[in-house]
Amino acid sequence: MKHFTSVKDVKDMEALLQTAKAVKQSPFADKNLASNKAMCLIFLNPSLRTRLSTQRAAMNLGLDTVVFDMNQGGWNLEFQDGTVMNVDKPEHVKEAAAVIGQYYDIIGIRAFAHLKNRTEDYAELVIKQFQKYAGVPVISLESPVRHPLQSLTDLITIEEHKTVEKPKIVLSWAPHPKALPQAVANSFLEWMIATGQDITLTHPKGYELDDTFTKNVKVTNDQRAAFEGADFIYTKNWSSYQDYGQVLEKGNDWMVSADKMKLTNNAKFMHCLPVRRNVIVADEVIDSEQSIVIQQAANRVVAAQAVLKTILES
Ligand code: SN0
Repeated sequence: MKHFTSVKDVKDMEALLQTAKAVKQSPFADKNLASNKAMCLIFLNPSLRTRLSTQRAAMNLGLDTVVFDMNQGGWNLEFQDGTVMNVDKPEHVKEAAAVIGQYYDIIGIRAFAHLKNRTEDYAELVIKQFQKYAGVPVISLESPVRHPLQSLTDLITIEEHKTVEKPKIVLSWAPHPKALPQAVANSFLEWMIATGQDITLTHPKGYELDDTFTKNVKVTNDQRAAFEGADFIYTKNWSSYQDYGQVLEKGNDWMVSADKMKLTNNAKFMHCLPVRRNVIVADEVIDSEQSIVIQQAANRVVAAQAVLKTILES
């Protein structure tokens, strides 16, 4: 594996999951794997789990890490090729990525969707330009379209917590006061489909995702029907893809409540975090025994470490 930006970069899923298991069992077994190597994590947006878990994963492999909040102290980069740079952007990604690639052996980058222009967001220009110009492996720390470190974490967590061979997994839209990207939802579906899971998607009308991510996914607008017999309830808000970046639904009809959880097969509750309590999910659900959000977040280190180890050994 060279880059890690989507499920398609994973050459051998079975091997990656085995690596994750091994990493979880003995996190310090490869303490010297990356000696004299270093990674730069570039953030254009806030982060808690991605930043800290990827740093911790690197630490466990002896990989030195620098975090660069590019919006605070870095130049405002131009990402489009061929532009006349006579306005506000002093540096082109062509030089910036190439230079960072001289200093570091791996680059991680987070660039959220702006939710204004769908074509621009879905082109994933920031991460693609880094891949093109850095000359070193590039890891997505969430692009406008995908969040693969989260999705690998989710897969590992489901594998650990499932009690039947093929659990019923439900991805449910939930309300949110702000417009959020579709990245976590897209990516979750992409990983579930790639690994042959039984996956149902439920959302109100108007929240259909890009159909490249919903092939072979069961889709319903009836949240209660989706919850029936579910083994995992994965909740996430996203803004409209059709009516790009818009928040269409008001009210808390779609919040995950204890009442809805009763329809499930004692399902585990999952969310990537950060989560708005009593908007996305009721306190009594996230604070219940069924909630595995902390165990899930703990696996962010495992996923990042498995990915870094695989890249370093490639
Ligand atoms: C991001 C998202 O893509 O939805 C990151 C999730 C891992 N989430 C948010 O931006 C939440 C912000 C908020 O105001 O609740």
